[in-house]
Amino acid sequence: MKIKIVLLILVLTSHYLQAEDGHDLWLRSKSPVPVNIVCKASSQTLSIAKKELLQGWQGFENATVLLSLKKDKTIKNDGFKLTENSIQANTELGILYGTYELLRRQQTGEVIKDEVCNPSYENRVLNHWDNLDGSIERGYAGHSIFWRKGDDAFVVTEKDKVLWQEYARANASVGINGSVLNNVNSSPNMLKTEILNRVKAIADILRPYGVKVYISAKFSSPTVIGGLKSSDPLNPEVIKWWQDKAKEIYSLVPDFGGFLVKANSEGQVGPQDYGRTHADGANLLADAVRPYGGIVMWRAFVYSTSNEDRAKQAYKEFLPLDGKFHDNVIVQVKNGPIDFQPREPFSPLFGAMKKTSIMPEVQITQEYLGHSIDLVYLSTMWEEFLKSDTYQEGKGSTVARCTDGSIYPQKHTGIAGVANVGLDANWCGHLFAQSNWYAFGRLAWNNQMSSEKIADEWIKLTFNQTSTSKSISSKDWTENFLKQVKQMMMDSREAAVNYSMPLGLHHIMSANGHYGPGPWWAPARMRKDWTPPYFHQADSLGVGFDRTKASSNAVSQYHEPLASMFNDVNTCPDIYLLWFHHLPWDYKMKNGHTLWDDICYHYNTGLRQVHQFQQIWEKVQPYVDVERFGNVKERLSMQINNAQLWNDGCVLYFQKFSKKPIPADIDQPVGKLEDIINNDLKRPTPWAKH
Ligand code: GCV
Repeated sequence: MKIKIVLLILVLTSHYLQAEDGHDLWLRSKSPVPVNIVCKASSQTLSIAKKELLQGWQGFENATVLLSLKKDKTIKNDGFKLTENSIQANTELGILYGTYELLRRQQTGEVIKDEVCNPSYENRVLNHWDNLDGSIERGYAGHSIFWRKGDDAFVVTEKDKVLWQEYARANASVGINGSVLNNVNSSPNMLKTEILNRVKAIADILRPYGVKVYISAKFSSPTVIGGLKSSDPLNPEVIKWWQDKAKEIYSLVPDFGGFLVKANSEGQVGPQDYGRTHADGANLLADAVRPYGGIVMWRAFVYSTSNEDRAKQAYKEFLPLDGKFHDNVIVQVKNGPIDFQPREPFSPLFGAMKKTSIMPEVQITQEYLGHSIDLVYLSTMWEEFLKSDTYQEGKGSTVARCTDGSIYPQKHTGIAGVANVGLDANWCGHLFAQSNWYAFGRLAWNNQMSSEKIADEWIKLTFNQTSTSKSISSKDWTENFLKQVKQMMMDSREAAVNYSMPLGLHHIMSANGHYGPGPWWAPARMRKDWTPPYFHQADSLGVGFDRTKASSNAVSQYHEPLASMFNDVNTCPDIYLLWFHHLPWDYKMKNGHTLWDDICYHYNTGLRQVHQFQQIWEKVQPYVDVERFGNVKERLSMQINNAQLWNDGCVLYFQKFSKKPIPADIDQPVGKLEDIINNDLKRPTPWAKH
């Protein structure tokens, strides 16, 4: 009997020891090789660097590694100079970033040559859309790691501290140096003292890792919590209120990063409510944080009251304000002119605002790309965006170069990513969603990196050869795991575009949670530019939004040769075809298909691609531990349902207008349009519990 109990305990503990919930992200512990660290200076940040090296060294045994804080003109900001056995930097943070880079190269087998690595952007910031009650707007991985409701809402527990430290470490390991702690749809309570005390507690944990905290500020706070009659940015009482608030915040958090603001957008009050401009509003807050070195990130995601094409609104609002923002304001612009769709052309504001600091905002959380259910590696989308040529200062004026200070003398540079992190054990819900957090950091550090290299690194760091008990040769692992999984990641965003919004279609998702199709959704009293029919414009003649010179003329917001290229249906790239053109169903595509057939083929291709991902994942089972294999397998089967629903819903819905048969050589829809529409509004999002 005793033996049986001992055996049972052994089985249970060994299972427990092997349990792999994904919490360790890309930072898995290694059996370290002994190493000596030489560093004359000391600080909390440097201690972290030393600890990381001691815990993770994979270089020569008993090597001596020199960490030196020495000024060097070739090293910018928190950049560093690397050799096999030394890291030199201007700042302590530079040493920490160099440490992570050195360890990463050792672990991924990348050659370590003498090299200077400087960050592309000064501010590499996560935007958390976390609410003070712990819920997360567009969050799909559990509740907030920062906020909760209940009796212990303001108690800082040991568990909180451990989690915040792990979070800070993950960010620092990829170079992220800022965190906006709350939703842009901000609660005014965020600026109350009891909350600011918690902000201080978070900042104290994040600081040694170089992650500054920021707050999303509600523009109407002086009225809502300050008791003032107005929040007019030019009112002296309002100016004083913000100055006093900034003073209070900096007394708690001396290195507070500053404010992020969503104003005059989706119901948020802003300067326009007082007859003032976005520049007046941004400058008010910028002046309040200026004495302490803070910045204001002012969002360009705005809605105008006119009926102007939605895609044109931000440009029309902000371009006339170029040069009017104070120099500690950065205007934060979403990658595309609409709203984080699976594919958009870049926002025409990039490169066009030449006298204003501009920072791109991308969405890491997968609001329109399958939540944390669908496997979609977003780096390829961001790479496409960053490499887009705006032509604003001649050929080669890419979005990356227009925003990182290479072309315009921006006082500040930055890039923001809407975070996908929550309390789920693996942080991001889907194991592969971790790769998007990782990729954001890597691209923010180096906006020229290729998505393929980033995927390669992430796979090697996340699934090492020891992630199963079986002994697998390196060649086997590379051929049958690394290459297969990398290809799946590289294809995954295009697959999502294919099965949801191909050929430039956009904003045709289900209104219920933005997961699945909803091209039919158009309640009578809803703002037209919130409804899918406004965006796809399908009718008996054809489909697509006409943004040519003959119609909304959004093409004119782009610099030549783009304006003419997008305007002419013969030169407009297929990927943006229905973004810029309304075309007949039997329009002849470059590949010889009719437009209608090509739409059907794209949806079907997307569906088939997800089936392929499922097959790939089944094949790699021997290379992955049980838990993480299961996490992905479960979600891939949901993704297939989603792709099928998109295929059936969109093809059948558009067929009502095209009145044409679905090509016979592809899979025919399995659902009925009526049922799909009826289920749509009733359909809870699969993660409704969040
Ligand atoms: C935080 C979209 C999202 C909103 C989000 C908004 C924004 O509209 O659906 O949830 O609000 O963008 O970026 O402000």
